[in-house]
Amino acid sequence: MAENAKRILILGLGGAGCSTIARIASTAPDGMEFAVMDCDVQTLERCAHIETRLVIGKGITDGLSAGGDLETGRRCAESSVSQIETLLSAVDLLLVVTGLGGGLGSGAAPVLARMARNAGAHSLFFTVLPFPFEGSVVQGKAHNSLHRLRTHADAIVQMPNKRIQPDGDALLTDSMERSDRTLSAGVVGLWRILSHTGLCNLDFADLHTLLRYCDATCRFSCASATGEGRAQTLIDALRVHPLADNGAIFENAPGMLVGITGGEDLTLAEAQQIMESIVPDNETCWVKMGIAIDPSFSGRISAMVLTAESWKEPLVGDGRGGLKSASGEGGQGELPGVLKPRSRAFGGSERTVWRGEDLDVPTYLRRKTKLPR
Ligand SMILES: Nc1nc2c(ncn2[C@@H]2O[C@H](COP(=O)(O)OP(=O)(O)OP(=O)(O)O)[C@@H](O)[C@H]2O)c(=O)[nH]1
Ligand SMILES: [Mg+2]
Repeated sequence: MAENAKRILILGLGGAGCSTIARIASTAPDGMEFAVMDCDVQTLERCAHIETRLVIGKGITDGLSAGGDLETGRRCAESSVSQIETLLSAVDLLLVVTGLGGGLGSGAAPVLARMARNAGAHSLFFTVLPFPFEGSVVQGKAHNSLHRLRTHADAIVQMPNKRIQPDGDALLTDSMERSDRTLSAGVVGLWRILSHTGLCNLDFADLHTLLRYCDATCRFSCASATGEGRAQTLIDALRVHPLADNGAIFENAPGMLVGITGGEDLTLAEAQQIMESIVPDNETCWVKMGIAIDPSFSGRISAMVLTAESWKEPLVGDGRGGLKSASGEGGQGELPGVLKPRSRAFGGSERTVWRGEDLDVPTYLRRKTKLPR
């Protein structure tokens, strides 16, 4: 890893998350770093090929699942704070895959997001939402968890299981597998565009900008294509992706990252055709593009597009080639990295400093916590 490379940890949380990560890890490109976490020992046993497996809440469920109880899931995570802190140390970006609607994933995800923020890591959650037939109680738990997650996570990608429309009499396991494959492709695609140095780089700072300004929810689309007319095939596939709403996610996006990967045979015309079809024809969409040449892609091109669903507020140029929010105010997403020490906080009274922290500064500012929307 290059000296200034950012560390990306890909974590599976709960049953659905662990099964997706187990699938990704068995065919992953070199260099991806994985971990799985559950209170259910049996789930972790199915992930034997993943080096880092964390059993949380041992004293609470005794190695069993959280039994669909969100509060138990939350307590499992809270009881394993030091294990999780160790896992998150020196991580720059945490990509979490989890299913919401059960107990462990729904309860532990918000705790994990909070801990990632406190550890100074960005977090992006790829969440699977339950099928409607699982009932309103399960849907309610997923909704509740999403609501809490928005408080601390930088961004959340929602992937309702129902988006993967099974053909006629497809087996339930097959449609779940399709859902897992869709998520896996998104996780690998995002990792690839952040990890490959390319002709035209997309890097961590670009993702940071998207996460800082997006209003918590993101979508993605990704596809690969080969053969004659492969650029058009790729564009069509990006539009019919289960999360792309026939291209509406591109047309309406206020911001997007586009990563294109191809072999030595990738042409300028192909890159241009893809960009012109994906990027909305307006001046308000913030777009960052990266192109990477990977010799193993000979004959194949692939693209990953991560879009913000909405922006906290419109962005304008800062006159130095950067961006700032239109109001000119920081907003919660732009909390200062280092709080400036002040000699007298309130009208000449002495600062209240405890263990090196200035208690006159509100806790949410000191801890860089996003308040609930
Ligand atoms: N796509 C997909 N979705 C799944 C899978 N397993 C479960 N789900 C979905 O994810 C939701 C949460 O289920 P789990 O991940 O098994 O629950 P958990 O977080 O382990 O919670 P507990 O088992 O109660 O501790 C379910 O309601 C399903 O909609 C899977 O293998 N693939
Ligand atoms: Mg489970």
